[in-house]
Amino acid sequence: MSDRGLGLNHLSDQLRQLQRSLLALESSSRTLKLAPLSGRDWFDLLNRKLLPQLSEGATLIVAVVGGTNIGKSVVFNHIAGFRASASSPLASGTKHPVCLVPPTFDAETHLREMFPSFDLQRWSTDSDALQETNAHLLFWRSHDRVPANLIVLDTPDVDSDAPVNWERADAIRQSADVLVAVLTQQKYNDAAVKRFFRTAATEDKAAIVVFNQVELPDDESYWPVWLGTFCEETGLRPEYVYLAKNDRKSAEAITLPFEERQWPIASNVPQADLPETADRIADSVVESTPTELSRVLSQLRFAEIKLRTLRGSMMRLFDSMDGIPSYLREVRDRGRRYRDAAAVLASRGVIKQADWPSPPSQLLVEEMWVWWDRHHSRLLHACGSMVDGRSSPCSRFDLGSTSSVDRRISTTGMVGHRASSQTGVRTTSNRDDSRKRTTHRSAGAGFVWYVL
Ligand SMILES: Nc1nc2c(ncn2[C@@H]2O[C@H](COP(=O)(O)OP(=O)(O)OP(=O)(O)O)[C@@H](O)[C@H]2O)c(=O)[nH]1
Ligand SMILES: [Mg+2]
Repeated sequence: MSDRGLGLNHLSDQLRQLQRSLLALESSSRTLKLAPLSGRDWFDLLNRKLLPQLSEGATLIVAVVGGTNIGKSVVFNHIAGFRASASSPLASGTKHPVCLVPPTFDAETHLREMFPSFDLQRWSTDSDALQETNAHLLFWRSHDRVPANLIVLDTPDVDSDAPVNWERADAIRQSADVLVAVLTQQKYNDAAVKRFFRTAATEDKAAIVVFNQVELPDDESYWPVWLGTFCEETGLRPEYVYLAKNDRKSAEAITLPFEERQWPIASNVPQADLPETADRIADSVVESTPTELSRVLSQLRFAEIKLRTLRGSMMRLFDSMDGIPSYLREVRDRGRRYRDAAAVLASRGVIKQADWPSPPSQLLVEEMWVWWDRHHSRLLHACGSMVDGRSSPCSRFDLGSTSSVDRRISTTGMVGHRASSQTGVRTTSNRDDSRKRTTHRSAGAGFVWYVL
């Protein structure tokens, strides 16, 4: 194995360890109720891009992506050379990715590793991907027109009112190396479309732009402005740019011509300057004969692009604002907030306890007498034994009535007594004092038992 291969394997081991640690952290910090790791772009890149593809000789993944109903399936079919994915005049027709692999490709094994969030299905017709199901399906078939070490996919849209489509398109984008970005005059400035490609740019995906449904020669002056805006706002830098003219018949017959254009032709082409720039734009025509997209794909610099997109995903993983460091900050900050909140609650609890009003003394005294009624005979027996050593002392005590707080202790014995907070706790063996004490037993906060 080459040095590069060894390096990638070592990196792969470390990333696997990192993944385990992150999952352990997520599990142990579950009470913090943070958003799950799965669904965060950097974590999905770790699972869907880095771990499956960090091995030497990995396959280049090309995905046709873009807004709804702009001709993605048509472009995909032109790459395939046959109607592999149904095109339809209705928006968000393609619901699941369709994947073409080279004949020698061990699809069952590799596709499962490459697209872990999809349920693999063997392709049977071009309409497979139109079916509406909650399951994330990926239809695949081999095709001899697909170059070795490359797979190509059609994807659902990134902007229709079916969020499940975006979810599937996002998952394919994360795994992909090369995006065939299909744009039109209507969609190049759409917010959702730009958001999708902005993320792709942060992941350093290689891009081939196909400007579809262009009116030639009229739009020759305008497409650079549209594309300039798109690139400026997304950060994407296309490797190649092709124009496909607006021709529905050819689109359906898979005979659309794709004309290559040089890009960039000018960093900024102000709208007002368009007539003057027409000559320069004419210079941007690279080839007068249409290009075969599948040939373009076969000429891509596979190893270079693969390394570039793996590095792009690594950068996303360790991005201080939106990668692992930001997740760790989130855990730490939420943990601190929980800890501070717990401290505040605990201190309020203490204050609350301290503020509790004293229970009415009468209640306490009543309680005391209830207790006394239950236990007095046993206690008096014990007490009598202590006083004169007799085994049956009960006859020596006259407790009077025990049903009222005003009951009096008429003889020496045990009495529950509430001591006045003003007078403090006093003890005495004097019978008269014990009477006196029973008169202020409801006045204070403390409570003591006397043995008189
Ligand atoms: N007039 C014209 N129609 C086109 C062209 N390209 C595609 N179409 C038509 O536009 C419609 C949509 O094309 P699709 O390829 O299904 O578009 P899509 O982007 O895959 O659409 P979704 O999968 O629904 O997001 C189809 O009826 C195509 O025939 C073109 O260049 N010119
Ligand atoms: Mg489609």
